Amino acid sequence: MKKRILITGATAGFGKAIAEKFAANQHDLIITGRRIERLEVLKRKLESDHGVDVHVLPFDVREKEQVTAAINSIPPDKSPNILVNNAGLASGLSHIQNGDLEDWDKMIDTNVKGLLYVSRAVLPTMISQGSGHVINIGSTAGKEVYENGNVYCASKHAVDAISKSMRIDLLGTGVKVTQISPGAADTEFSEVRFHGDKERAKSVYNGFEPMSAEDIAELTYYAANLPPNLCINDMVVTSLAQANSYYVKRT
Ligand code: NDP
Ligand code: 8X3
Repeated sequence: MKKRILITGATAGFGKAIAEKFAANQHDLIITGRRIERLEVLKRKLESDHGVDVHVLPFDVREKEQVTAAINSIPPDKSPNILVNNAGLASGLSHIQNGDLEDWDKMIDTNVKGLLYVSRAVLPTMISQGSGHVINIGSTAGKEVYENGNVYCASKHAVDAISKSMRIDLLGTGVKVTQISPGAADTEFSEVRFHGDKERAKSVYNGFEPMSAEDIAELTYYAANLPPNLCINDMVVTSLAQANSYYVKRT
């Protein structure tokens, strides 16, 4: 069955790959993010390559009025069957006593409050339809904490808690809740974490093969296409070179 998928943060990395994967399988999309030009380019490409309908909805997930207005502007015939809460970031990597308060605000506002604002706006329609699927992108950082990861890890532990809570609160509504918790994957993530320092970002993946954005898209697509009575609650995924947040086998 053709579905409509709303993906937050579809301008890069996982979100863009998820958009490509669902479009290639003939599903319609609502793509969101702050970089409008990238969204427009992606819309044109996916519509012309796959003949699907792609609705562009730019907003900053941290701005609750923007989020609510954007979601409320979705025409009823385009309301999403699947929400992928993917927009997120790490900003900085330092001991807590040296942390930058702006970095902290960015991570908490985006990864926690943004996910909540979008979910709060989308869920009532899914519930009224008696079906839907929320897929939250957590992290291995939401399972264990690591040195210097403090606030990023806290924000992803919050995603873990929110995912579990959502599943309880939505019992009986027909809405599924899945969390996907990836380890290291090569996207713009590290470049954002290191405030644009490309060399430092590249060094994160020295000596091992991380996952790709396409790997996460594959898993998201799998989780979204199970029979109606089945729900993957949580999927912790790493490349073969990584065991958890601490252990990575480098050459
Ligand atoms: P990228 O930096 O490649 O992509 C992040 C996406 O999030 C972009 O599309 C960006 O869009 C969007 N975004 C960031 N801030 C906002 C905002 N305020 N409002 C709207 N959109 C926003 O990173 P990834 O693809 O790697 O990250 C996606 C998710 O996966 C994040 O939640 C991240 O924490 C998580 N993750 C990443 C891992 C990795 O190793 N890469 C591992 C585990 C989890 P724009 O800037 O255009 O707004
Ligand atoms: C991103 C993976 O290891 O940087 O969530 O926390 S890690």
